This record gives sequence, C-alpha cells and structure tokens, in this order.
Amino acid sequence: MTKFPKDFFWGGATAANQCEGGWNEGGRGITSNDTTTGGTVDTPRLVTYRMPDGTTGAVSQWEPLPPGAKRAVLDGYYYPYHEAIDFYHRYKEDIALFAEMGFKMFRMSIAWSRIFPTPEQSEPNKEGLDFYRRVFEELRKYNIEPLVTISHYDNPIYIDEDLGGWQDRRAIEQFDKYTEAILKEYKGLVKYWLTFNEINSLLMIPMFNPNCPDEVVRTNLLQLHNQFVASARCVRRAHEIDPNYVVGCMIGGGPCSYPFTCDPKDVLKNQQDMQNFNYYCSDVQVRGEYPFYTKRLWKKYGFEYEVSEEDKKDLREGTVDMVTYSYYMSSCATTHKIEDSAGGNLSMGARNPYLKYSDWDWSIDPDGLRYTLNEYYARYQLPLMVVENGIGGIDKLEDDGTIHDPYHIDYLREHIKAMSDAINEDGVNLIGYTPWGCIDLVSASTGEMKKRYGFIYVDKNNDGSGTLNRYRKDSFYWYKKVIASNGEDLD
Ligand code: BGP
Repeated sequence: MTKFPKDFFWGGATAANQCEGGWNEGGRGITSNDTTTGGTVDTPRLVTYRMPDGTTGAVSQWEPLPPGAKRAVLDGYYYPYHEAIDFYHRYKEDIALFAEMGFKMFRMSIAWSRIFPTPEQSEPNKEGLDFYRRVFEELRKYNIEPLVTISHYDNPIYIDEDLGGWQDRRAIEQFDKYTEAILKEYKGLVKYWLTFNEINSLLMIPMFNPNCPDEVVRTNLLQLHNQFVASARCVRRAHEIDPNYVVGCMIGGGPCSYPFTCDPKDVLKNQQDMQNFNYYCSDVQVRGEYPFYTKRLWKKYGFEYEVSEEDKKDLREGTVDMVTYSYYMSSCATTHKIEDSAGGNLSMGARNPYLKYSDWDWSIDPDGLRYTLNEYYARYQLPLMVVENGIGGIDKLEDDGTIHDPYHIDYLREHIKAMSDAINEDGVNLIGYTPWGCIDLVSASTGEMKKRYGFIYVDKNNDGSGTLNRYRKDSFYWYKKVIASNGEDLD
C-alpha cells in the first residue's frame, strides 16, 4: 500500500529550451542552444559556427569550437529548439491538460535570454517578463504551483561567446541582474525556485570521457565556483525580496552509483565518485562551504584556487532551503576492466547485471531512487523533491488518436512505490515529485523528439515535421488516477 503526505506536490517538469520554441519572438536574444542541431543516440548533436573569414562549419557538441569560431545559426541545418513543441504559443492548451491530470505543481524554466536579450541592457525586456507572468497566472488559475528553474542549460549566447563561459566572473554579475529582475517581478506569483539545473553536470565530463584533458576539468571547477557564488547570491537575494521564497539546489542524481564488485578498491572509488560528481555541489549549496574532500578533488586535476573572503561570505549566506534532484537511473563504479559498459543520464559505468535497460540504454532502478532519497535526507535533513524522473521511449500514435505506453506506467509505478517506501518506511521528508517531460519535448542529449517521456503526446518528428497537435496517452489517464488518489491507486 502506497501513501503520500496530504499536500504532496504531484506534477511534471519541463525546461524552456526543450519546449518553448519562439526562439526569435518577443524580443528574445539568441542562446547557445539555438546553434545546436538535432542528433540521435548514435550521432552527436552539432554546434554550428562561423569563422572570422566567413567560412562556416560544425563540431560535435562535446568538442570545443575551433579557435576564433563564433557560434552561428546557418542555413541547411535543423535546429530542434527553434520551435521545440511551441509551448510559447500553446501554453494555455498545455496547462489545461496538466490541470486535467490534477497537477499540483509544474516545473518549468525561464529563458534568461527572454529577460536580458543582450548583456548591455540594464532594464529587463518587458515582453519576456510578460510572457512568464501570463504562464504563471494561467497556472495559478488552476491552483498549480509553479516551480521555476532559473538556469536550465540555457545560457544566453553572450555568456558563452563574449565572456567565454562561466569561468569569467562577469557571468555572476549578469546573473545577479537577471535574478534580481525575476525575483522582484514574480513576488506573490511564484514561491518555489531552483537556481542551476543539474549543477554537477559540469563535473560529469571526466566520467563520460576518461581521456578528457585535466585542463577542461580545471576550467569546469572554476565555472562551478562562479555558479556556486551566483547561486548563493541568488538565494540570499530571494530571501531578502520575499521571506516566503523557497529556493533549492538541483543536482543531477543520475550518478547514484554502486561499487561494481565488493573489491574494497571499487568501494573506495565509488565513494569518491559520489563525492566528486554528486555531493561536491550539494555540500556547498546546502552547507555554505566547500567540503573536506575538495582538497583531494582539486589536487587530482591540479586545480588551485584561493576562495576570497567575500565569496566565502556569499556561500555561507546563501544556503538553500531544500534539495532537489533528477533521478533516472543508477550506474556502477569499478577499478577493474569493464567488459560491458552502459551510458545514462550524465554518467557512464559498468553494466549492472541485476537491472534492465531502456531503449536508450539507461538502467531502470527504482530501488536506487529509495537509496538516493535516504542518502540525501541522512546528509542534509532538508525537504526533498524529485524534480525529474522518467523513461524515454518510442510511442506510436494510433489511427484513433490513442497512444499505448505501458512502459511509462510500469517505470513510474515502481518509482512511486520506492518514494512511498522512503517516506513511510524510512521517514524521508519528500514533498514533491515532478516527472520529466510530462509533455513530450526535445531530448537534451540527442535533440530527438522520438525519445518521449510524456503523458501527453506531441505530434512532431525528429525532422521537425508534424502537426504539433497534443494527444492523451494511456499514462495520462493513469497519472490522473494516481494524483486523484494521492498516490494510493497505482493500478
Ligand atoms: C536531464 C536534464 C533534462 C532532460 C533529462 C532527460 O539531464 O535536466 O533537461 O533532458 O535529463 O534527458 P534526455 O532529454 O537526454 O533524455
């Protein structure tokens, strides 16, 4: 028997870049994502660029641009985020569908480039502010609580191009300006905020790619430091503007990791992986200072940095009110030679023989969710939210407009049971659950539409064709029942 607290936030999650579209409307500025093409599980997404001499080209999104190249939107390429699923024009229809399912919470992000399209301006773009105001008001109409991610993999291009990325401290000032504007503008309309989506993703690169040069990791550690400071300043500012604001960190919880064998070397490696890739960020954001193992991590990559007294103060004064994370799958860490590896959300490791894997080769591990909930709660004793969870798969729109997606239901059912056990058996304070891609949207890793997470089917294909019409999947009716019974009816 599953059971959830009375005011549990059932809902769903999206991000602006993956669903909004309207990329050149409403005074929005260009983002780095606008120059990223579609891909597949086997072919990487590309970033297109122009050289100073006018020649153009494209590189894999995992590679650096050639020196002197500037990201550019070029003819002859398909950019899936430009239109995405057109939430920008269809938000009313989509929110009505969320309300029909009984959502209590909707996680979405604000596109920074709609609010400050260029770095020079001191005043926010009114059209951008008004757009999100309309969205929040629409949610409120149905008593749906917005949960707003301030930065979800969506830098304005000037952060990446003009400043060269988050390693430049001027990014913090730009972020200050942006967060000040939205925290003031939406006072009374929004209560729950998240600063950086999956902030630890910057540390995942060495996990994906063991040959990644240390220099790249060093840059990422610096970027992260600046994001920690920016996040802390945002949390402090939020509390000053409205003491009712609740601000969380958001950690990519994918690296819920197990030792592959009981070889103590595997156990140690696993512990270090969890610290390096996962807790490093939440420890700073929750406790307001760098954890003790920072020394080991920095040494490993030859990173040296003197944290200023001012930054230390900011970190201390901007600790988060809650811990939120994404959870899709688990992975295995080992020091042994891997015969069979498996990828996943921001991770890579040995294939776990006890688990099944999705079509995109992500493990399916509801017990891992209970494990991470216990880990986080034991460590921080702060309210938790699982703000992304789900399985991406292939759905077929039948002639009669139905979509049969039992695999979504099976996956979510088992994860909901795991959450119920964590709450009732273990005593974890979990307050919300917003499964990822509650409406089909563009996949972040592959740029595909084909990888579908939603309760709502969007008629759009990988090549951009399709009517964009929305259809209710079987999982839509199932989740509606789950919410209506407050998580007790999972049949
Ligand atoms: C997380 C991101 C999301 C989302 C999700 C699923 O890492 O926060 O933006 O996309 O993963 O990943 P994908 O879209 O690659 O299937």
